[in-house]
Amino acid sequence: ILCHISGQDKDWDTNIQFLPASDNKKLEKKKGPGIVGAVIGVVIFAAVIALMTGLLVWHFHFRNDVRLKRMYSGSMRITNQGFIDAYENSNSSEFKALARQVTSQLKSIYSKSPQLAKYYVGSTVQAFSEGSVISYYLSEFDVPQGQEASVDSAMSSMDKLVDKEQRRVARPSNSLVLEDVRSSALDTRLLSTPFSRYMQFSMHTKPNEIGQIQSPGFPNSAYPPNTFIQWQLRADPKHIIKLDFDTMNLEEDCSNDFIKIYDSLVAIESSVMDEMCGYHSPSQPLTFLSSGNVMLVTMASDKENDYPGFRAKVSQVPPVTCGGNLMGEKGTFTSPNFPSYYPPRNLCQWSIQVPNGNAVKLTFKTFLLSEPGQKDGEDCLKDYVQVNGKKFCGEKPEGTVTETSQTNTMEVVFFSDASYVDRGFNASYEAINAKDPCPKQFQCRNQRCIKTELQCDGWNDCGDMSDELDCKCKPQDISCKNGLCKPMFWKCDGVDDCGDQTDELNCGCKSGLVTCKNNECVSEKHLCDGIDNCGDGSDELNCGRSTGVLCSDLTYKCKNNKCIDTVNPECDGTPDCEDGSDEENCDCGRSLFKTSRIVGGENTQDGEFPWQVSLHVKGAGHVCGASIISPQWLVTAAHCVQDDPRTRYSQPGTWEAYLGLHIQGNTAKNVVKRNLKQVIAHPNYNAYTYDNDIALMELDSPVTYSDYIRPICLPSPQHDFPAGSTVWITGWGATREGGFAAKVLQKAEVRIINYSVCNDLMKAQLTSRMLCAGVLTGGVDACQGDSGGPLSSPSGSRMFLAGVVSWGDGCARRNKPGIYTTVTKFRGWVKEKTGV
Ligand code: 4AZ
Repeated sequence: ILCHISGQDKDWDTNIQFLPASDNKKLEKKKGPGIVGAVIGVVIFAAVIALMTGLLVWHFHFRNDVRLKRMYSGSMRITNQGFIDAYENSNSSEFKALARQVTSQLKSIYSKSPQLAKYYVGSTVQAFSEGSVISYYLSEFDVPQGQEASVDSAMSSMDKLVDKEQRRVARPSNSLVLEDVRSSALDTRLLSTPFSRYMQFSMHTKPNEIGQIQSPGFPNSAYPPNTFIQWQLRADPKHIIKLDFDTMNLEEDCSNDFIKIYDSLVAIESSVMDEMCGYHSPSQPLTFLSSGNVMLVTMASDKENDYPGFRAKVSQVPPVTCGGNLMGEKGTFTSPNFPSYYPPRNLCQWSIQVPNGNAVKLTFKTFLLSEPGQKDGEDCLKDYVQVNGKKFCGEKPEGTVTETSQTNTMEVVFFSDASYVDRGFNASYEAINAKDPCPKQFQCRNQRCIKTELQCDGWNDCGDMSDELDCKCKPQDISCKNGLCKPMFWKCDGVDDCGDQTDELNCGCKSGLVTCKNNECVSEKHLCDGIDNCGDGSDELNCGRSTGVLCSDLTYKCKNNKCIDTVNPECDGTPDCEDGSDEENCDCGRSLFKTSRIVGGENTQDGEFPWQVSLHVKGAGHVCGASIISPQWLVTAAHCVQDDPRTRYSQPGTWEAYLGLHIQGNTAKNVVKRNLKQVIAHPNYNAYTYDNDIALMELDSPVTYSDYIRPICLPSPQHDFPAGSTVWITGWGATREGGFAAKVLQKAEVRIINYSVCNDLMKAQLTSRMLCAGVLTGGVDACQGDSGGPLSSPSGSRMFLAGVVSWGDGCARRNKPGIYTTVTKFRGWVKEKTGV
């Protein structure tokens, strides 16, 4: 039913008939005057070519009838008919008879609209369902290019056309009485993708029985490419459909493969409940409820991919009931089907009443009412919650929506419209003393109550910052210019914690003086004067001298053993060394994607960190991360390869390395699995202090680089990763302390933290071979399972391996950054062992 652009091809064929080859042959066969014949031949040939060119120009520039097929899906209620079982079977004569009536009436409706009549091709009825009878159909139009919008707009006012048609006096007496007309253009992806296969399944659920639908091949093989499938689901009248996914694992990009769920029997976009792709963790419930007794699930796939697909249980349940009277001191209530998706077209109303003399305080723990086309918190014209007449919608962080009533009653309304559903809310109410809503606590502007000691402590505990405004800072705190107070140990850590840089001012030396790397202060006049005034040479760096510089810990040593004063000259695209050696071996640190700057852990794109490796213990799955540094060598953490009584982690035979991996368990075609030949832990690794936490792994055979498998750049021993600079952590480790490992490779943006600030925070447990990175406010960090993986530092257009994930005090805690092995300290050792 869904196919590609039409019309154009036929016209093209007619023009091609002018191709002149056969004419030439006829001319040759005639015995005639040699040269004259040839000249005539050439002239005719030229004329034909000119004619053809003219026709082509005319065709593409002046003919305006390149037509596009446009499909609309629709549904309407036929109120003067009753549903009979035979309507469920599209082969029955009853179905066919009613379908004929529907299509003829549609034709008559479209004929009343000048925009539609011209281009209308035909309609097919897809299904009928109860109530009186609802008809679902597809209508096809052949629309000249550029006219799509006018046809779309005419279709969007179809309901008015129908009304007009219904009011006609001379209506045939046996015509259908129609109402509730809905129609919309089909998802454009369905028309632009040339599917090679279409499949359709129908299921009518039975009471107390659970059916099942799944993608073809599940669970034994990947779902087929270039396929469009739809499942039409029905329940008995006065029941709704419950669709419960136990597996959902599709390609990540919804523009390629996707599942859509409709509250209808045809794909009407105004009835779409949700669109899904990628992976959904089975630990979170994923169930959908319809509003009536029908539901449609569609799935589209494009080119070959190696993803398992989905499986879902289908059952019929009574319609949801919600709302009611809530009494007492406190209680909780949720949106229907919470924590899974609420049904569309739903309205619930709760009346809360607490004992006389009190007020009601309502707090939403979870609040998820997002919907495409509705900005968070604005207008709330689609799905919303209404409390005391005030509407809320969108997605709100935990506990940030709170409302308090003036009296001892409160009215709460929940409304979901016809399209897009979400997980809804979980709310609790309590009786409070209206005069003192936060007894012995601080009341935030958003009406939350927090412990008094959390006020002015530098942390945004209220969620709206109101606990950190108008503060008198304690002597041990930094007083930011903007009125905020921040803990003193955030001073001079390289991060703008105040938001106005106050905490990063006066960190070095007085004005007129510059701060050396060793924190000494020297006069600005001494910069680049050829004398080492700092004592560590840092006043003589970046002076543009490419020869004759005395070598120090801070200068870059070229291959010819001469030193240059440029900071981080490797692979920056400019040869700084006389011998150009700083630009050698630079096929590293680049990926298909530019990494976007978003704070907080989130899914990577496939191929965004192509040096990331997943180290599996054979038969046990992912254990640690690693980084590719050459076709045959990986860098990981020494603590990942220490034997314990059960597993010989130090042995190459224990491990298998997955390169080019994006989703655990999804060995797509970009993934390369390798056994190991060698594991070399650093000889000075200390299992108590985690000092020298670095190891090398040699693959049993080299890999070929691809878009998904590439090395990261190794920094020179002098490479500078300054405090405050942005770096990226990546891995499949736990997404919260003590939590589960991630399925999709995660990334998070963190910053390098000043060494002495960090050493204080970590109770002086750092050695000079460790560096700190994180977000001191907490919430972003590496965690268990990320160990051994890269700390990737952007420099120019490349990423350098700044660190190896090593250890930390828990994960993502306040003031507890992640600790990483400093790779620059091991550059010589890596070279010695691997030659890289
Ligand atoms: C671990 O157990 C681990 N927060 C890795 C990194 C961190 C903590 C623990 C840093 O592998």
